[in-house]
Amino acid sequence: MSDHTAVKAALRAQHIETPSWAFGNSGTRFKVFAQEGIPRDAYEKIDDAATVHRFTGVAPSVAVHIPWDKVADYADLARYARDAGVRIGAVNPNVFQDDDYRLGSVCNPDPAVRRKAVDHLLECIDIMNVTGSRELSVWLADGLNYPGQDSIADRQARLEEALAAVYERLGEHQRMLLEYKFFEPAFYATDVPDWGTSYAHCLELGPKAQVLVDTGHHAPGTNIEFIVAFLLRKGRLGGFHFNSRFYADDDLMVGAADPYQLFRIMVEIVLGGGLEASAGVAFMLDQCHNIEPKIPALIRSVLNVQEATAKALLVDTEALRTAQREGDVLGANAVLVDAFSTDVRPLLAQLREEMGLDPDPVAAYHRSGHAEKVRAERVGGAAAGWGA
Ligand code: PSV
Ligand code: MN
Ligand code: MN
Repeated sequence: MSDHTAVKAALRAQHIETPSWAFGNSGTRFKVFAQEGIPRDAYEKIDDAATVHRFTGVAPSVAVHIPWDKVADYADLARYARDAGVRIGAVNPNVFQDDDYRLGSVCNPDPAVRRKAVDHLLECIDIMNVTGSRELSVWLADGLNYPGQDSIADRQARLEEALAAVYERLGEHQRMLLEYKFFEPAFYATDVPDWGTSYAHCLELGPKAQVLVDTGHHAPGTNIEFIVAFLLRKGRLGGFHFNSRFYADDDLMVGAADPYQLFRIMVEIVLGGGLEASAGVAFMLDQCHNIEPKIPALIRSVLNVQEATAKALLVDTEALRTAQREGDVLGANAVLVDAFSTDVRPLLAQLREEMGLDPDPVAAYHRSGHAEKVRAERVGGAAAGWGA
């Protein structure tokens, strides 16, 4: 086993960002199941994110989605977050829920709609300036349902122009993360369908534009760790939206469907130096908890990322490199499998105790009475915005 002090230091330093929208009611297009004790506004979502951080110790920031988290005073929201023990992380513009966006946002054939979308993206940078957020997390629902509906090439040109206008406004310590998704809501063609398209746009924009990998946004069988290794090597891996998928964009808890895939991704991160602060990889969750209680699900998700990272940190890199050099295919593979098969829960429990936390955050949360308390206090929780 590698040096546990170094492993624990790396685990302490890895921060996992929760998404504000995961605390709200959500569902599918068939049904949103309302739960009790759901936050009624952005402030209460921050309270819930702070609760996840209190029990895990490694989730000190929360991403917001605008206008789902619209407030009158963002400086006040940022102050509130700080007082609660967290900070506001990525700002996610929403250019997909207005009627105007039927044919797309920044790729829309109508210049007025494109202008409106760009204005909203710029407004989100204004919000970042107030909250101190460093990431503008851009996902576009733009695309086509039918062949011939619009010019694919013209839409790329519009996209380029809009992204350039937004990029221009980024401050020195801000960056744009461009998320890709191969389908949905458009079913024939998506304007940023894959990492290659996102990467090409980022290259053209400049160093402050990086690719965001949402683990749920790939076709079945896609080798996500390859994408991660490639982008990291090129300095263009901006971060993750972690979640699990059985089919496509299921937004289930990260590590629930395929913990081995999550491990393989984290191995590439560890080997490629992606845990170093200088790499700037943002580990964010993008999940919806439609039928399960949300705070324990988010705690579980944070722990799942931590477990995968711990296993990746336990990979005997020397043995791996030796086996690779010697062409020892089975030996090299066994090094990875050994690390994956290690039970890291005792190590993580020890780390938590050293951090002054309960070694079992999920059990501690259930014992805390928090769920009962908010159930009594909050009546009429807000929808996440998504699937509502
Ligand atoms: C789109 O499917 C997406 O992954 C984007 O990140 C959105 O911001 C988020 O989901 C909304 O849930
Ligand atoms: Mn996402
Ligand atoms: Mn998604």
